[in-house]
Amino acid sequence: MQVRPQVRRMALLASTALAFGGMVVAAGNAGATPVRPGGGSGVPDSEPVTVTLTLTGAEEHALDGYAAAVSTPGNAAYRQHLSRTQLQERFGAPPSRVARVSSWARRAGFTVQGMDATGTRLTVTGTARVARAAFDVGLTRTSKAGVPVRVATTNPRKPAAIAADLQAVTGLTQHVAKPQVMRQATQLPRRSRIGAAARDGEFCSTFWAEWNKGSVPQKYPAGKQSNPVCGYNGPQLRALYGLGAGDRGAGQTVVIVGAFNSPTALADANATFARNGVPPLPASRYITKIYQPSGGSNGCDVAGFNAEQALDIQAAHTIAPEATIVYAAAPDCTQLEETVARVLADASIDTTIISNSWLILGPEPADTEYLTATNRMLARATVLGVGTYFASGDFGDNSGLPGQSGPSVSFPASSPWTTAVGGTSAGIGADNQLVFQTGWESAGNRLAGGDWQRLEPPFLFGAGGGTSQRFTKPSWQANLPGQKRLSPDIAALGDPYTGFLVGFTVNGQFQTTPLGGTSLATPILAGLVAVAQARVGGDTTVGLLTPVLYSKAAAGRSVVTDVKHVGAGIWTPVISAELPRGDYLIDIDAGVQTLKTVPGYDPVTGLGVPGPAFLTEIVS
Ligand SMILES: [Ca+2]
Repeated sequence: MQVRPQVRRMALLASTALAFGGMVVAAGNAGATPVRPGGGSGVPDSEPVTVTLTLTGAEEHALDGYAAAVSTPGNAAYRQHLSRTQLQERFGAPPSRVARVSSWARRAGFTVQGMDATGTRLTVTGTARVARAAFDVGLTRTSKAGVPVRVATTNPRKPAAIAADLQAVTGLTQHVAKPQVMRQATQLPRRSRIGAAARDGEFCSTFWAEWNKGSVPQKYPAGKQSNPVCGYNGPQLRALYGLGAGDRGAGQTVVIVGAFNSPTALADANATFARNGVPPLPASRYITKIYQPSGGSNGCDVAGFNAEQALDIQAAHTIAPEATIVYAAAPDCTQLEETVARVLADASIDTTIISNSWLILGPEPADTEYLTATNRMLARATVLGVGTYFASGDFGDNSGLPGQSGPSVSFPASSPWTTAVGGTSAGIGADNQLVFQTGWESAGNRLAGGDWQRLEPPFLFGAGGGTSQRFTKPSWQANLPGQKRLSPDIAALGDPYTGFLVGFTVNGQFQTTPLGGTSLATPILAGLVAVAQARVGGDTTVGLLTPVLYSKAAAGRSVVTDVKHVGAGIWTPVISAELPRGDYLIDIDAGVQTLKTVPGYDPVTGLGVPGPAFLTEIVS
């Protein structure tokens, strides 16, 4: 009975977070908190439960090897991606296995809904009572990131007769996905005067250092301190990635997986494009896929997902304006990986690129069933020639998140079968030239006693990265230290203070505002891959990008440009919801956590940003 007030409070914080930026997001999203500690299970016997049984494929033992082979330049099987039918024949579960598991599921009291088109994921439905008995598991109700979720108290026990048939049992425990969109902490009109001195100029800069409040101490050399960027427009963003007039992604499809569906998404996008120097997105090239209708917010951050949808569509279209955009909407924030699976099985979409600006907040989940099921799915995507791109996170090394004491990386970006996208800050000058580019790891200062004093804690927000605790290092990271998977792999623009101007509707009111986060970096990269694939045309698809990136970077090709530390700062009058209005300075790439931007691979930007030869090398 205490569920509702807590959910409401957390939802409120979550939407405040969107309005006021990083620190509040972190404060508003606690880890798992029992809603009814010591109380009943909170999951009635009659509660409907949908379980996904990930079955063992006919040649499951060869799946990882084949996925690596088709992705690795020089391998005889390079780019020998399989069709869905071929995937099903080779790596799908054999009919006898499907029949055995289906028969067991029916005897256990489940209804068998069917097998997906990859031949691996068998969906069954039943009640909590049936699920508890079938898998000898307790089910309890908990709150994660403010969302009430069902959690299995132990790993589900697989009955001996079918244990070898099952890779993973998922759906008993629900995991909450968070959009990684970030907004500046203040929303002043662009033309606001911000100081008595004429030299202080206007609140925000339409290009880097157009305005720089001169009456506050200058911590950085001339040209390296600026007022916040008003939000880069289309030509500025395209210039940052060296796109030419002909780089438009024609004939390609970028699939964006999010949650919920804003009915104004297309109109909002076109209203923004009209003022942002970007050609319109015709309705014929914007497709929404809703595999399951939404049953309501369920405590999820709907406003955040709606902003995410706007950001993803508008960033991907700006980079690849002639590509088709497919927005696949999960019904709530606990079914995004299921929606990726639906996309992979959907023959009506020409899926080669899936952009995922979401993650499971905090460290990689301990739920090995969930990790295995998602990882097996992403390996199958790789075999299909589908490149998946995941945001690395917006909370740096995660150590500042409530309940966390040490650094961690986030999932699914930490899967070896995806490309993890980190974030940068970038100054773009008056002529669209690059003034600087560095890693996005921001710290805050307050003006006190005539000088800048670091806030405590100093960390504001920044790209996620570091060492996986769950996954060993894929072969393409062999030259990097350690034995575990490192995240991210590559980076693109992420800092909301040097963010991208995005328009969306909130409570019936259209607004434009600069947005960032690795949520921005991810659709930028997805759009660039679409442009690259369009350059060569035909059926060439990149698939899993990472082996290509690491091998070409090692060979000295300019497929990536290394990102190094650059000192630069941004003045702002508001830095969080908790602190009064005043004079604040954001140190870009402050490195106040464990993540530092250094020469060579680093855990903020990975190998770096797409380089001069990115568009040609990844498809050559
Ligand atoms: Ca670097």
